[in-house]
Formats: sequence, structure tokens, C-alpha cells
Amino acid sequence: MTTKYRACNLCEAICGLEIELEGDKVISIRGDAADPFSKGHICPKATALGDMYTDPNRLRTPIQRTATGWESISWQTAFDEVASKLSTIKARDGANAIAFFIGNPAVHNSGTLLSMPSLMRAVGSSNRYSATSVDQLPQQVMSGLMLGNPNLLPVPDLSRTKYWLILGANPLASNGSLMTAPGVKDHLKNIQTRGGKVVVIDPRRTETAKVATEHVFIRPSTDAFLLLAMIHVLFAENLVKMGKLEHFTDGLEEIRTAVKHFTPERVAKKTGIASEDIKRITREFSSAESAVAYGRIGLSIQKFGAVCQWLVYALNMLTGNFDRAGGMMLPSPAFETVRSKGDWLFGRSHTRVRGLPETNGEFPVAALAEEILTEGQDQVRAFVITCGNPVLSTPNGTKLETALESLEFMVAIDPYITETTRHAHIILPPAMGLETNHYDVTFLSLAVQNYAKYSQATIPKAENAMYDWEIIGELAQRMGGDAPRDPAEIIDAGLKRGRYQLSLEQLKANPHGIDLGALTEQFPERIQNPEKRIRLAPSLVLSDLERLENDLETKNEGYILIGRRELRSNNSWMHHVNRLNRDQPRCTAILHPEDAKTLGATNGTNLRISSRVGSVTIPLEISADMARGVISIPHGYGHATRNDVANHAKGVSINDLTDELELDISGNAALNGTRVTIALA
Ligand SMILES: Nc1nc2c(c(=O)[nH]1)N[C@H]1C(S)=C(S)[C@@H](COP(=O)(O)OP(=O)(O)OC[C@H]3O[C@@H](n4cnc5c(=O)[nH]c(N)nc54)[C@H](O)[C@@H]3O)O[C@H]1N2
Ligand SMILES: Nc1nc2c(c(=O)[nH]1)N[C@H]1C(S)=C(S)[C@@H](COP(=O)(O)OP(=O)(O)OC[C@H]3O[C@@H](n4cnc5c(=O)[nH]c(N)nc54)[C@H](O)[C@@H]3O)O[C@H]1N2
Ligand code: SF4
Ligand SMILES: [Mo]
Repeated sequence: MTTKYRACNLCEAICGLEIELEGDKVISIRGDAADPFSKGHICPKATALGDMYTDPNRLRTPIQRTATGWESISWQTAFDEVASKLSTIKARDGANAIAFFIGNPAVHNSGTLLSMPSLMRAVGSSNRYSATSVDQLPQQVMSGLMLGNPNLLPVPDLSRTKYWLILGANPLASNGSLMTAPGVKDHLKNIQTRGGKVVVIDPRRTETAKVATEHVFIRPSTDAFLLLAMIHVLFAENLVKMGKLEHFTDGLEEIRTAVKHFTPERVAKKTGIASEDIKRITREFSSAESAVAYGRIGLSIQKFGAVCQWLVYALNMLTGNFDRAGGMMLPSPAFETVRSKGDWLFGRSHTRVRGLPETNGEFPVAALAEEILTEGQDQVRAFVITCGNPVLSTPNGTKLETALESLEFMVAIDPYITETTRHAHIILPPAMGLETNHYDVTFLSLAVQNYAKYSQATIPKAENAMYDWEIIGELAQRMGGDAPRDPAEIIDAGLKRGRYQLSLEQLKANPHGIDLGALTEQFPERIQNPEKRIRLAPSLVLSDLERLENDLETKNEGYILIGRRELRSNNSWMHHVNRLNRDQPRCTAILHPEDAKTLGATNGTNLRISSRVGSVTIPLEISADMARGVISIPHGYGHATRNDVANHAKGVSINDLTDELELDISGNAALNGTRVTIALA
């Protein structure tokens, strides 16, 4: 028996694991109590890392789709075929005829993250898409416009805050996001034990809401009104106190003017929150010793995502809680990911068909299907995808599926045949999970405590297997790019250049990770706007206020669809792991008891939910935790044709209802807030 240590790479919490092995066989996976950051925290998903190693459904060799089904082929044949198809299409139709999609697990995989840029450079296409535009795009756009760099992402200083305002996040299910905080439940408790408060704003009384000090129901997609009214109260009651930010922030008058008409009384009906509550919460937030507002998925994937994230930043800034202990702070990672970008611009170029804006070198994925289906110069004819399942994860998945079917060539780097990869001509399966070395480039840059850790492969990859970076590197080289580079080299060089001047050797010698201390103040030094000042009132969001005004006048009517996450489910790709799904169906539509009564439905009744885009049939789950008029369906399900997923876990895809035409001003998909009708099936 041997014991090895590493970080879990399934979600953003990067928990330390203690893994017992007999030879290469995993005997047990536990939380690593000696990890100075996660301190033994773990969730049930970590055990699935062991299952993946022996999973019979996992692909072990490249496969090619033929008239008679999938056939196993050699790596050489696969690379020859992929390079030849991509080169032919590029020569004939130009580089933009080849589109790329990089999905969520890429940010949990340093090999993919560090090697994909070289492949995309070698191909030279500007048709790049990723999960960013169904996720955190609005926040990145606001970091870009306000702080000068879309990758400067501050996080809540959970260890010191006295007041945590959580909007549109459920960290007890998701284990935290854009905030690497393993054991977030302990933070919630500690904040309350030290006399602080946790307030959750959510249309559902979530697992997090239940252990918070206070939960406030909100009508979906109306957070912008709540936040505008809160900032209105700050100005009206003279509660603005910016502290040191006063000396390097522009735009105070513009934001004062912007919020002028958004009184708590005017937004109360729209948001469903009483004006007195809006005032009280604002006063409590501004008078707390320290406070931090944090808005995640529920705020980003809605039609006013950018305005919401702008106002979350602004609320922290105007109350002096930005770049201050207990507020919202920038981590100081050992491997720096924020490179100087000069003057940052949003929307430098636009998609061909709908004219949607580019951000940080990529386009909104809501435009992908039409870019494939619409004829003309630069029409997408080939598709390279890694770590993604956009048929289930992006709006109007059915249309995307039709588009993928029409492609001349598609290659997927993925360990499974999924709803998306089944449309590929060739699938290249990587060695993954426990078989990989890993330094969490992304999430160590978002950690609520400065910390570094390097994980060495726990078990060896199979003899014939290739890592993601080797596959991507081989393709890049064949497309005329650089030779593959071991990510370990890049990480070592970055660590040595970094602020702590660490090295890979040092991290290897400390397998539990190294504590690098509490977050520290970083401003104004790290502001990347050329004038070194924060821009509090960017014109992009000011220009969206008219749309907000119009929306405020629109009546609330019909049912509104939102999403949810569950602890034992991970986006679209782990529903075949029976250990996590057991017998319980998790893909249900949650409705308030009164709404169920109106529909004449009881628990388990099949409901037919319809939107502009499509219809799904799904069993009802009745819960008084749901706001009236709101229906919640988790995303990532809809595995109808997959034999490896147990029947009770197949579910339906919420993104067969979400609309690719519903977007935030940043180009992010408004996956929450879809208007639907409900009937008995
Ligand atoms: N177990 C598990 N963990 C995960 C994932 C997973 O699939 N499963 N996915 C990972 C990923 S990719 C991400 S990005 C993170 C996301 O992490 P979180 O941001 O914590 O995501 P959710 O748990 O979906 O919480 C979003 C909340 O927003 C609420 N909401 C919906 N609409 C609105 C609205 O209009 N206003 C407000 N105020 N709230 C609203 C929903 O009810 C829900 O409770 O989780 C990560 N962690
Ligand atoms: N309606 C609605 N839709 C949503 C959301 C929502 O809240 N509501 N959330 C959105 C968010 S935040 C996100 S991030 C996206 C996630 O959606 P996607 O970015 O599409 O990611 P996943 O669904 O996690 O699919 C991951 C794929 O990567 C493969 N994979 C796993 N590990 C590896 C690896 O190491 N290497 C390789 N090459 N492949 C691997 C898996 O087999 C799987 O096919 O969904 C979005 N869609
Ligand atoms: S919380 Fe996330 S990182 Fe921690 S064990 Fe669970 S899946 Fe892994
Ligand atoms: Mo995400």
C-alpha cells in the first residue's frame, strides 16, 4: 500500500486528496487533512476520480466514425487524417472556416490550458469559442473595462469578512466559483460565529440560503434593479465612503446620475423585494466593519449580466470594500496569469452573421450554430473541440446539433462519446484525472488565501495513451506550429519568474501544498488601465440603462425558467458514474406548491415545458423553497441516446429550451430567465 497526495481537479475548490493505492489500484480517496488550504475538505465527486481510471465506457484509443459505426484507429492514422482534413479546408476556405470550442474542464487541466493557444495560433482562425460565454464573460468584461484587464478577477476575502452578500450563487452545491474556497460551509459558519452576517439573494431557498443568516427571494433577472436601488440608497443617505479608492477612481458623478431614478420604491414590485428591505440591507452592508458582495452564475447568465457584475464591483468600491481586508481582493498567485494587455478593448471585432462582440480573442458561443449553418465567406466548415459538450451546455442545443451534423469535418479531444462528440468524425481520448501532473493555473489565481500546489500523476497513464497537451501539441506541430512543450516546464519557468520565486522542485517537495498567506492590498499598483485609475462608470454599461428602463416597465408574467447545480452532479459529464447518481432522478423541474396546484400536478407528474426554441417533458418536484412563478431545471442532462448513463439519470436538457437569441450586452448567453409555458404532459 502506498499513499499519494494531489489536488482534485473536478471543480474550482481544488481540494487536497489523500489517495491510498495498492500498486496502481485506487483503494480509497479521502480529504488531505495536511493540506494547509483545504484542510481535509472533500465532496462525494472526488471518489469518481478513481472510477474514471477503470471506467469501461472511457475511450482508450482514437476512434473514427464510419458508415457502420465507430472504429478504433491508431494515433498515427488519427493525426494524419485530422491534419490532412484541417489543412485541406484551411487551404480551400481560409483559416476562419475552422472553429474551436474549449469547454469547462480545460480550466481544470493545465495541459490543455497551456497548449491550446499554440494550436489555435498555428491554425490562425479567429473563430474561437469557449464556455466563457455561457459563464463568467460579463464579469471578465467588467474587469477589463473597470480595471484594465479581463483576467484581473478579485475574490471575496472570506476569512476576514463580517458581511457576505451572495447573489446568484449556491456554493454549498457548487463548492464556490470565481472564488477558490474549499470548505465554503466552514467559512459561512465562521463568518456568523465572529458576529458577521451572510445574506443570500436567490429565487430559490438554496442549500446555501438555508445556512445563511438571511435569505431574500428575488424575481429572476431583476438583480440589476436591486443593485441600482442599493447604490441609489448609498448616495441618497450619504453612505458612500470609498477610502483609499477615492484617490484613484474616476466616474463617481456618472454612477450617481445613473442610479438617480432607480429608487427602492420603484424597483420593489419588479424585484419582489420590499423597499424597506432594500434600504435595510444597504445600510447593514455599508455599516459593516467589512463587507463583500459576490455575484456568480445567477447574475452572469442573465440578460443584464454585465450591468449586474458592474454594480457588484461598484457596491464594493463605493463602500470602501474593494482591495481591503474582509472585502473583495486580488489574490497574488505564485504563477501569474495576468499579462499586461495594454489598453483593453471590448468588441474589437464581431461575428460574421449576427455581429456579436469579441472579448479577449473569442466570440459568444450563442453564435456558433449560425456561423456553421449560414453560407458565405468564412462559413465554419470544420470544428475542433476539447473538454466541452455544447450540445447540452449552450443555448438551443438542438440547433447546434443540427449544425454539427452539417460540418465537413469535426474532431473532438474527449475521453467519452457524448451528445456532442458523437457528431465528430474522429475522437482523440486523453489520459486524464489521476494520470496527469497538474498545477491549477486558473484556480490558484482565484484562491481566497494565497497558496500553491503541484500534483504529480498518482497512477501512470496506459502505455499507448497520450496526455491532452501531447495530443494538442502534435496537432499544432502538424499544422505548422511549435513542437509540444511539457506544461511542467512552463509552470517551473513561471514559478521562478513569479513573486515568490518558487520552483517546481519546491512544490514537489511539498505535496500538501504551500500556504502563501492572507490576501494583501494590491491597488493602485495592479490596475492596468494606462492612467492607473479605476473606471467606475464604463460607457458600455451606461448604454444598457435604457434597456433596463424599458424592462422595468414590462409586467412580470408567465413562468420563468432558471437553472441549478447539485453537489453530486458535475455539468454534463459525470452522470454515468453510478456511485454519484444512485437511483434518484436529479433532473426534475422544481415548482412552488401553489403553482403545482394551479397546474393540477403532483410530485412526479410529467410536465411539458415549452419556449420559443423547443419543448421538453420532465417530472415535477414540488418545493416551497421555490419562488412563485419560477421553475428550476438543472443543466447538463439530456443523455437520451447514451447507453452508459442509467435510465433514471438520463434526464432532459434545459438548453433545449434556452434561447440563443437572448443575450447580455457582453455577448453572454442569458441561460436563466427564459419565458416558458407549462402544461401537463
Ligand atoms: N456540484 C457541482 N459543482 C459545480 C458545478 C456543477 O455542475 N456541479 N459546476 C461548476 C461550474 S462550471 C460553475 S460556473 C460553478 C457555478 O457556481 P454557482 O455560481 O454557485 O452556481 P449555481 O449552483 O448554479 O448557483 C446559481 C444560483 O443562482 C440562482 N439564480 C438563478 N437565476 C437567478 C437570478 O436571476 N438572480 C439571482 N440572484 N439568482 C439566480 C439559482 O437559483 C442558483 O441557486 O459551479 C461549479 N461547481
Ligand atoms: N442552462 C444552463 N446551461 C449552462 C449552465 C447553467 O448554469 N445553466 N452553466 C454553464 C457553465 S457555467 C459551464 S462552465 C458550461 C459547462 O459546459 P461545457 O463547457 O460543455 O463542459 P462539460 O459539460 O463539463 O463537458 C465537459 C466535457 O469534457 C470532457 N472532459 C472531462 N475531462 C476532460 C479532460 O481532462 N480532457 C478532455 N479533453 N476532456 C475532458 C468530458 O468528457 C465532457 O465531454 O455549461 C454551461 N451551461
Ligand atoms: S469540492 Fe470540488 S475539488 Fe473538492 S473534492 Fe469535490 S469536486 Fe473535488
Ligand atoms: Mo462554469
